[in-house]
Amino acid sequence: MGFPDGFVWGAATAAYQIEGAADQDGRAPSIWDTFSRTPGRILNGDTGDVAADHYGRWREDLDAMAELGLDAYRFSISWSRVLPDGTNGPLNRKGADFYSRLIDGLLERGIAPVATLYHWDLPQDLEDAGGWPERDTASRFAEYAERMGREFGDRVQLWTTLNEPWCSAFLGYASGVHAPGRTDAAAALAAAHHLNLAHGLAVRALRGVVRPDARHSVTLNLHHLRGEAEAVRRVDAVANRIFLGPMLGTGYPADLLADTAPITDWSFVRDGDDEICAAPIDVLGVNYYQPTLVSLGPAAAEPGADGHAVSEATPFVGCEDVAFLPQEGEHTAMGWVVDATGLDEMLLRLHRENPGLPLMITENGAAFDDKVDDGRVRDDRRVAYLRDHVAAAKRALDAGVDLRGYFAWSLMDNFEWSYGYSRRFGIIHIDYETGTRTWKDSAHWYRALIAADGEEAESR
Ligand code: IFM
Repeated sequence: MGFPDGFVWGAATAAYQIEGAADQDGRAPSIWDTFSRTPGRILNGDTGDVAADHYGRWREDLDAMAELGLDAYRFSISWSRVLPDGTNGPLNRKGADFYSRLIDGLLERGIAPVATLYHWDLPQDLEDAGGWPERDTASRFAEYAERMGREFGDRVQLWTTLNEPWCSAFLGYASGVHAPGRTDAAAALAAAHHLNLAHGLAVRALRGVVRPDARHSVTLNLHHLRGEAEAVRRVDAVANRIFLGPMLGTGYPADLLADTAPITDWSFVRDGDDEICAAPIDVLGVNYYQPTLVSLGPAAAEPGADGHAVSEATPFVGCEDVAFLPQEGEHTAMGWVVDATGLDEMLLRLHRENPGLPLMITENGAAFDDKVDDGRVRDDRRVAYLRDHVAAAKRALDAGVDLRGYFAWSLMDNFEWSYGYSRRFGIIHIDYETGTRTWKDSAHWYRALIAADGEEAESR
């Protein structure tokens, strides 16, 4: 397909979704431990207590990454594994050593570590102190970032502050389908601001302590919106521009402040915050799964049509008059429509609005009901999904987008949040009874694609 030299092919995971070892070696509970252990919160009562046991099987997983030929591996650090109560207290050496060994193991295999500091697992003690709606949490995050920078900053080449802060703020505090499960629209908007602030403070803190050639990023799950213009504008404000504005230096959009005025007066934003939130980044991470179709109308949507578990409270605060519409076409096991054209359209928009900002697809993938059959997983639909989205990435490159890499979500099956283990996104299958790893056909396909620098090749 002719991808540029240096284009990064990777795979991604997140700590709570794969590690397990929830109570091992001094790790303290995060909001996801509390949430998943609360009856009724997670499908089938699943928890991340054991997950894919990556904490125990990390060597085997690194070997698989090397075998796949990955250029980079995107993982997250469990905050409460390294700083159990979330504050700047003593480091949990055993927890930090786990990530140190992981990073060394990656480098030994020629794989670049891409470390995400926060993939949703706030230490429970910090939630007990008020969580993201409290400004203090952003300061605690900056301290944690600096500690991680001092520990691993000699070896990590790309740092990501936050993964999908929209989910942390709005699924966590507005619709409550994610931890900590609160339903308070005003608290969710305050959380969004404190996540923006945390991001900026962390970039500043990291730059002070890590190797000078390290790069800094954040990953957003931007919603690629289609449909009626006013509905698109409203959702774009509270799902996309609420993060893009502050982080990229144009501040909170006036229409967002107007739309949400009945909910909050935004007095949690203080003088000087704009400058902190806009700490310069080197690359913007983009997670893409599907486009979103909206219109003005009664908010009652098809169950799950917005791509998230159903709750009485909407995560799209200030958009109570927007309907999320079902979309025609093939759907994944999440009920998400398969449409790769949204990916290049979104990348082009970002490029147009932020010329000169390098982009990276930090997650893309699909859940299907995979079964091991005689030692093989024939996941043709995932292969087709990945192929179509890699082609969309190439279209964006050809149109002039400065796109630096593509990370498949996910390296392995894992704990899919409120859906537990019922949804499988991995290119490597996990047998949760035995921990056995089995390469799906998509893993063979991805290995062949990477070996051929993005050209389609025979995979088995
Ligand atoms: O599993 C999640 C991941 O943690 C964040 N991005 C979306 C994925 C699929 O839902």
